[in-house]
Amino acid sequence: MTTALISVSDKTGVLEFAQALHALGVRLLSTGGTAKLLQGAGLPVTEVAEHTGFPEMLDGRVKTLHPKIHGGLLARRDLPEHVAALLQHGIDTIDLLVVNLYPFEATVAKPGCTLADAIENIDIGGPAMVRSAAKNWRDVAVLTDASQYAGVLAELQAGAISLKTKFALSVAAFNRVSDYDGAISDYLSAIEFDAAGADAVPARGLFPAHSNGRFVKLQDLRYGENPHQQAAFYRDLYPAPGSLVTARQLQGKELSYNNIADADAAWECVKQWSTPACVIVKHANPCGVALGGTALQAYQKAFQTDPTSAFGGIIAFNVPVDGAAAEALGKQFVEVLLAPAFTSEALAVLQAKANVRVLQIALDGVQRDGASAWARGHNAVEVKRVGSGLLMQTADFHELQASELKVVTKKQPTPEQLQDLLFAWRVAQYVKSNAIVFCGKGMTLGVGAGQMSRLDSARIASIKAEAAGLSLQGSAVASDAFFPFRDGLDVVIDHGAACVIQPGGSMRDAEVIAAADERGVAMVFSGVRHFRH
Ligand code: 93A
Repeated sequence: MTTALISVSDKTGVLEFAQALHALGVRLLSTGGTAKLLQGAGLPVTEVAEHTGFPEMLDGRVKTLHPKIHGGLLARRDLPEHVAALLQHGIDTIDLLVVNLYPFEATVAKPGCTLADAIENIDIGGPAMVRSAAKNWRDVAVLTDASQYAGVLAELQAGAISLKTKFALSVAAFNRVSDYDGAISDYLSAIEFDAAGADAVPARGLFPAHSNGRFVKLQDLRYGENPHQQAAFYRDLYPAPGSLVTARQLQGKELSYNNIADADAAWECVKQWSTPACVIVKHANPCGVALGGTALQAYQKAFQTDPTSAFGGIIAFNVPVDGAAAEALGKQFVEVLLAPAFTSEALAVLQAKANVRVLQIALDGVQRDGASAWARGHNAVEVKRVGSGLLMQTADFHELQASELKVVTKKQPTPEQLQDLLFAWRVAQYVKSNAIVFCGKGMTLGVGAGQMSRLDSARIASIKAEAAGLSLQGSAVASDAFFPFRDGLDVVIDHGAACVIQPGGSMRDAEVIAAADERGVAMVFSGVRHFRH
């Protein structure tokens, strides 16, 4: 007769599953709390304590850690010596294990969780059984999540659980235990130990002494940045709301590595605004960003910045795309389109462009202006690989307030100029360094990106604006880091800039401020730098 051992903290769906097992003639073994639930529903259940002849003890810390349990899980049914040992010691085989673990992750996520709470929620016996069963996967099926109940039941009802399924269950079980141990290791490694001890809420640093990257594969990619590179796309075990990995692809070709990287850049940038905004990205840089009364207006303005680069661009909106916006977009070549929603008219228009990859991402309120809400939708920590090492940093989500600005010139910016300066500053954060961004009336006019000298970025931004037929007279300019000399500032003023925002902090600030005064422009210091590489 088949025997199942059921021991679960999260009891979702377990009663129905146990009832179905019972109906198939499966004998049920169970631990205290789970046994009570099943017995309460009238199921015949043998408690593990009765089965082993050994009581649960030490506040439940020792429940299933017994040779009668682990022998029954680990014995190979195909080895006569194993079968003989079971007989000799009066151990029954256990063929099905249903375990989910003490809720460690949920416990430490609660504010005010003490070290003692966390430690008490480290499951020992559960993972031990899961590992025993998963190691012996040919003979034992191991279920570690309620989502697996239905599939396994269907196979049992049809006769038996296939080897393929048992192997998949074993892999899932080891992954679960690895994630679980990773969460414990991350939590404990980040604690700055203090003699206040177990009953204190421990101080935890952002960067644990030992780091466990825990990711789940979303898909293999056809290739990486270039066709000779292999690639795959993973998501965080617990993704942030409103992040790219939560996207649903509504139509279009398969996403490529570069599509994903550029879509992320566009999405992270457009999320900054709560009024309708459009961001067009090419090669990881915004080549057009604009605000508008509607999605259509925002797009039309963003497109004007650099129609040449916008060809084959990745286009993101922070508001629903309607039929009018979709019609306008349809006139250009689009690689990827992202928005929190699409009207049915927009989807009908887009269907005619079957190749366009359309991604829908719920914003979940993360785009509201203001650092705390905005930060929720970001990666808390950014990671970059360097030769066999890893650089980690908190994400760059400083939200500059107008009150933090310091006017350093004789000329004060007008309220309208201040608006443009703050807009330009937000865009510059998403432009690769050295970044120089000309803006006016809520749109980018010229973007200079990724140059090794600030002077060249200033020149390129001006050239691009002129190539697009846009006037820079009276424009606002943002520079992601300070001007080391006055030359870069002179270039943007020569082309029409009337006001400038930059961090300040150069040893030649005095020279740069004097140049601004001499040429009659307003300049503000943000006091914050936004390098992006
Ligand atoms: O405290 S434990 O680490 N010691 C054990 O021997 C043990 N055996 C099962 N935790 C143990 N479990 C866990 O108890 C299971 O992983 C499951 O999460 C929980 C189910 O307990 P109950 O059936 O009493 O609600």
